[in-house]
Amino acid sequence: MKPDAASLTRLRAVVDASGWLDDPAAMAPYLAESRGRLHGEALAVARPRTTAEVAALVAICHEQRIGVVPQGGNTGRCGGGVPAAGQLVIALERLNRIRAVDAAGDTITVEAGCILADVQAAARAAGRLLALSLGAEGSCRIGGNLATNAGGLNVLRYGMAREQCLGLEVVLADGRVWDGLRRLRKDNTGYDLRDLFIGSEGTLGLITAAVLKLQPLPRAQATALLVPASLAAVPALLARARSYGDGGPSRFELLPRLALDTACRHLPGCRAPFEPLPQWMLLAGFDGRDPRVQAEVEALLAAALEAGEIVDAVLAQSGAQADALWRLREAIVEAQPLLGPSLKHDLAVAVADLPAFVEQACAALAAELPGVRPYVFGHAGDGNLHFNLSPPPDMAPAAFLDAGPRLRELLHGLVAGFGGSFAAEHGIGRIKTGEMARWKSPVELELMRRVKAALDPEGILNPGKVLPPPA
Ligand code: FAD
Ligand code: 2HG
Ligand code: ZN
Repeated sequence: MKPDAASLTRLRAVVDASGWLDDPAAMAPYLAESRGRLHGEALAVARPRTTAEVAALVAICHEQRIGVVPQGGNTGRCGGGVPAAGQLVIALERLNRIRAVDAAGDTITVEAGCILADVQAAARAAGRLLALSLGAEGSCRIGGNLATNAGGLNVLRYGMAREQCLGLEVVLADGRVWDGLRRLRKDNTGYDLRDLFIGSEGTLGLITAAVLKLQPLPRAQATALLVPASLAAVPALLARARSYGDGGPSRFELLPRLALDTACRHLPGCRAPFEPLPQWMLLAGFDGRDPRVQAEVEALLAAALEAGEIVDAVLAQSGAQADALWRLREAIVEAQPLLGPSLKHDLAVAVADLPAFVEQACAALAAELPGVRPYVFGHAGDGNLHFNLSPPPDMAPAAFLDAGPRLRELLHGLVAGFGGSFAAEHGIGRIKTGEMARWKSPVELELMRRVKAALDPEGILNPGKVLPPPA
């Protein structure tokens, strides 16, 4: 239903003149997404500055049954922020105040539109660490991080976005505001509403502010790039690493030869750490309160070599060397498009199953599409691999993309056989609703639909995202 002119006038009146965009050129950045695959349409883009403005916009949309699509930094990988014709994008980018920093209580209270890197910097300025960290941290926003329950690099030690959130302020589907902005570490007063909104990708409410947990700033850090004897050695190596340093590695990332080779050939600031490059490498980062963390990691390398779990390693001797190693990890995502279109899969299995899963998946993919290039990297310490695929060198991009559904079915079938996840950290958005219908049990889907119906009975919040249409 197209909203009438009076409703549009009321919506427009909620925000200031620069807070309302309906010109196609001005709206364009809000209609595209980070992978560049989907292009949306929208009624308009509203850019409120306060929670009250968000609430007023949503109340009108509720009354007029206008679909609402919240947006943060628009870095999401699943098209969750892509609007459809007739829907209103509510971009939270101007709701970006840091409301309070409580260094002694280890919390920071921020609005949803704060850029993650800015919140990290504010925490650092107060001598604390906000542990959430991901490649998009210079542009993704806290509301988006919580709405997707983002993972990233530090999950092994500090948990996902959910584990780093104590409280939320949320605009509900009818425009009321739920003030759950608590700083409590303990609060067993009934069902956990906060955890319902986290990871709901804008389908249950609009997050307008959050209380996040802070940590002590590590006094020292150590970074090592390891060459495992084989993938099969990785679970034992991780188990060993966890008893070194101060609480084991915070980051434990898998880097494949194909990715590093591509990055080092083409991208600035990337130098190959080994010659020739091994097939697999692991980049491990340790945070320590103890300045001896470097010595601890040296001892770990010696023990892992002795046990035959690794065959080579580089231990960064300075902050600059550590940065150069982490630059390689970051460059992986940037480098993949140089090999042609990417088919991305965000998978998780138990860490113990990781070697068998990768081996079986690579064999099955090679049989299905000879020459396909698995570009597998990511958060090995969490069992979460970005099982991306690049085309055989001589394959036309369109033909490769046409093979996408077949290859996805193969990988998701295999991951299901391992009891794993087809959406480990990026969420469902628009592009994986079919996978929800395919792989989630009817009981789980029904419970989710009931939650959705309870919190958004008119279905105005991010329509068409997360849940598949009923069969
Ligand atoms: P958006 O893309 O704007 O939105 C994402 C979803 O959340 C949409 O469904 C949107 O409707 C909803 N939403 C946004 N804001 C709100 C709000 N305030 N209230 C309710 N719903 C809202 N993700 C990881 O998990 N780990 C990684 O390591 C990682 N690395 C990345 C690296 C790169 C280079 C890129 C481009 C992306 C990466 N991502 C990663 C994906 C992405 O950055 C995360 O999903 C991030 O949390 C999204 O934040 P955003 O502000 O950009 O959200
Ligand atoms: C990462 O871990 C991100 O770098 C992005 O989650 C993964 O884009 C991707 O494939
Ligand atoms: Zn990731």
